[in-house]
Amino acid sequence: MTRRFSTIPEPGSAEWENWLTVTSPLLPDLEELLPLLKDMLDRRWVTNQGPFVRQLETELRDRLDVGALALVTNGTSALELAIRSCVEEGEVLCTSFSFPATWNLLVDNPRYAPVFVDIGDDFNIDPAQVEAAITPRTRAVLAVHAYGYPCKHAELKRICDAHDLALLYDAAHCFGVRVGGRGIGRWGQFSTFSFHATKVFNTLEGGCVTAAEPDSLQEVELRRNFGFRPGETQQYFGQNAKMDEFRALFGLVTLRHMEQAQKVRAQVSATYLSLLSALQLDGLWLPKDVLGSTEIQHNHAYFPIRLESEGTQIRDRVFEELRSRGILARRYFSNLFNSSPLYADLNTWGSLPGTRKATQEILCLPIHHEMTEEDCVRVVRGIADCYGQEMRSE
Ligand code: T4K
Repeated sequence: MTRRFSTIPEPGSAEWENWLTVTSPLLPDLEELLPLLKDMLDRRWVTNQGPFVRQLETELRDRLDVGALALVTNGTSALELAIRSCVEEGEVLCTSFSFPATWNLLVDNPRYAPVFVDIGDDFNIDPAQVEAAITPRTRAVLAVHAYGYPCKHAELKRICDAHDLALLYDAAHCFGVRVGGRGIGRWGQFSTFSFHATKVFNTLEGGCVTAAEPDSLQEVELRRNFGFRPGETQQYFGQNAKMDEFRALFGLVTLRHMEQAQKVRAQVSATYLSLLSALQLDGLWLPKDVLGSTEIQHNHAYFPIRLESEGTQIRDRVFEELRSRGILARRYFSNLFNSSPLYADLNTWGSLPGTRKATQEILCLPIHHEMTEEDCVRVVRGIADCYGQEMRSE
């Protein structure tokens, strides 16, 4: 007999423990944190590019396989610093199949104008449509690797080089993703990562800007500290985007657990793929290409599925059914853009059929480092029941 759940409980309550959420933060044990916390307190140096921040920058540079890396307070600041440091003004081509952090600065800052371009079947900006959207006012392309699935970099680079455009990547979902053995954060002028609690690697809140070449982040580094050059006058209009020592030491400890956490995530992906493929449901899209690719080393940050239909009916039915079973899947990035009056003037929904369809059909299933095979079976059974299909193992 399937247990039914009603209202979503308070996080941390006893009842919350029975819910399966889309993600769960990777957290270190208190005992592991204490010696580093004591170091920080003894040192009485708690922010402004302290030793833990510098150590984490070095460790992450190696782990992400990039030439330069600057830690910042969150992925949103990372984006703002990257854009401000390489695009003076003008039109920036991007997608609306993302989180508002991607385009907020472009909409809100009069220097910039976002031009929304459609996505392809891979959820990412479509290079052919990028080329078609270029005007004399275009200055940059800001491409999102949605779910950590790599954009078509070679084509985007060719187009940007030919038109003298900056190429930036929102790599918020990409911690640890490699293509052809190299870190994805090497692509474009700059890439930006998020280390929010909901991400594969987290510092509670946090993020970074990366680049391929060493010493190529000097402007970003100054802008994250109000634009000050130490000991000299202010050089840029900056912001306060500095990471503090507590979050850096938290990150250093969390990094020790990444490999094990990634193994569990990969296992969850494999279990979902096998159980869902066995259902042989008409109109169910699974991320087989990325997960089966030998070229892409993926991080299993998300497990998106598409439930093909006219409109949102099937996806929403599955979403509600899972919710009634205590499973909180998420419709990332469902309709964030088109549901807000803030974007009324920019509403290009009609001219972005790929974006609209993905928005209506997408569902991200729970995936994290604490999940078991039993959890995956629970999710897939909910989906199978929606379609009136029996699971093979039953
Ligand atoms: N670019 C892209 C493409 C992005 O997706 C994002 C952020 C950014 C840029 C900006 O990066 P940041 O400035 O955030 O570093 C989340 C995150 O807040 C956001 O970081 C993320 N993307 C976005 C896709 O998702 P919500 O509203 O879905 O989070 P929330 O609070 O509903 O949490 C989801 C689940 O995670 C909960 O049901 C349970 C679990 N959880 C969450 C938190 C915060 C926990 O177990 N513990 C926690 O502390 O936004």
